[in-house]
Amino acid sequence: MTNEKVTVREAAFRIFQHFGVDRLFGNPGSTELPMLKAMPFPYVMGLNEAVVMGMADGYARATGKPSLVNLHSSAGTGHSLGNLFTAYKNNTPIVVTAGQQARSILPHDPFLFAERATEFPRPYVKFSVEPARAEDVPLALIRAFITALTPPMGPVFVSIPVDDWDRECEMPLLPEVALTRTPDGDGLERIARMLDAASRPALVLGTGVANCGGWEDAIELAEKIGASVWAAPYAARETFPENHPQFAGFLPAWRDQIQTLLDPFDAILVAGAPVFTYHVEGSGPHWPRHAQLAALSDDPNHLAALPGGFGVLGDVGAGLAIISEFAKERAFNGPSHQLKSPEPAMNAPYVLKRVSELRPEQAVIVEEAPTARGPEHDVLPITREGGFYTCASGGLGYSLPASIGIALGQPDKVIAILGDGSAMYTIQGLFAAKLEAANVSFVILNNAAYAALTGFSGEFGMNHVPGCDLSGLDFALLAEGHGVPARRVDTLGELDEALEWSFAQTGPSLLDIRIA
Ligand SMILES: Cc1ncc(C[n+]2csc(CCOP(=O)(O)OP(=O)(O)O)c2C)c(N)n1
Repeated sequence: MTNEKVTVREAAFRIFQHFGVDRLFGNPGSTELPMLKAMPFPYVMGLNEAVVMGMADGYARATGKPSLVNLHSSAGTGHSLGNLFTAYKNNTPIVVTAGQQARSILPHDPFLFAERATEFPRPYVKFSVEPARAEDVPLALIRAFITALTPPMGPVFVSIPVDDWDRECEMPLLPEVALTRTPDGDGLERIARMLDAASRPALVLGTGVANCGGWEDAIELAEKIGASVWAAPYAARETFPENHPQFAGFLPAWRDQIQTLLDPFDAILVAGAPVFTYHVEGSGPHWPRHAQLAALSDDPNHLAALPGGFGVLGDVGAGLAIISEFAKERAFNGPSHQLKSPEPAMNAPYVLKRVSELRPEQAVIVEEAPTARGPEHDVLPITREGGFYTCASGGLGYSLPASIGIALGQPDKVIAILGDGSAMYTIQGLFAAKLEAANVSFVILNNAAYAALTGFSGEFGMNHVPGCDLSGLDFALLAEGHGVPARRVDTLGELDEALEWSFAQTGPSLLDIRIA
């Protein structure tokens, strides 16, 4: 401690700045107001805590810094939980603070208080605390930031009673901690020997590669050892340049199909992903029996759940770079991922093809359009670091607000490709897009349905799914009602001009594209 006496508020503001916070994402209530007094940085307001959490997540992922969130006691925390779960699965460092009633009236079950506040966001936070005394709040916040930033990163939760902010405390010393864990050298050498001994090696790259800043390291290793590169099932970030001749494609979350696609390979290195993420039941081995498998991840859970093989814990980018030094050079001679050229039609493949061709060169794609994900892989290659974001959880309602946070966190145009159903979970995020002048083109692929569920129903032998007809929603009207300029696109003749118009805007715009 420093012996310097300050208010809890002053100490908190210094801690926020120490950890690189430059804005607060929130939705205010009475129990949070004293936190906001003389706040030294901007407040980004979301008209629902799901929006707040999604924006904060996108901002942290785009900037590489922890985001700070403030929620309204229990009810606000409750609204945020879907996207808090996503932040946990995304490994996004977010310090969530929530208001709590004054300590002196807690025994009387006061209005708007949070009973068992710290249990509510569990298990989707790495750390959850309501400090025992007001003067303990600063140390709790420091611990929260360091825990959030320690790999595997994730959200943390601090419940702060409303009367704490003006209390006096001692200003703590502010620690600086190096949190990257270099993987064990012997383990990496063993992986290099496995790759050297193979005749056809493959890399399977997941979200953890981007989370560790490993884009260039992955390219260097793949090129040196002549490996085919697959994107792991449901990777939530860009993994590898999708126009690179060594890019083989996207593994589905189906066990049998993974076995088939990996069958030509005799050594498989899975980096920054579980082995594997599945969506439905499957049978047989998790990878072809004739192949050796190793995993490299900064997430101990990926290694704890490893169904055989060999695993190494630690920073994925650093690990790939060291394996590259150890491994032997070899020429690549595998097949390449083939992009498709769909015929003109008002459907997802063709619309995404036009997005691909008309997008600004450095545009960042944010996606949440379940039945368009496959077509997107076929026609809209991601070729830059920081070029792709979606949620790792499968929980809808993330990408609309996340795209706003991403636009605030980096300079390039963001194109949010959203299903009509997905967009409706957090549509009021458009109000924040307008307020923040976020440079986002919201491209709604409006098929008037929850098409993924009708498509998926065959897995369960069903031919009818209730509740999947979304006809009647008008996104151009919804956007205009939030102050965001919008156009509706019904025909092929209108498509290119509408995309060009939207991509030329510097603030938010929306296209309601009616597809089959
Ligand atoms: C929070 C949440 N609720 C429900 C689901 C189940 N779900 C998966 S896909 C889907 C339909 C999404 O519809 P839309 O965005 O229009 O895309 P489409 O399926 O039509 O391509 C739903 C409801 C989910 N994944 N997340």
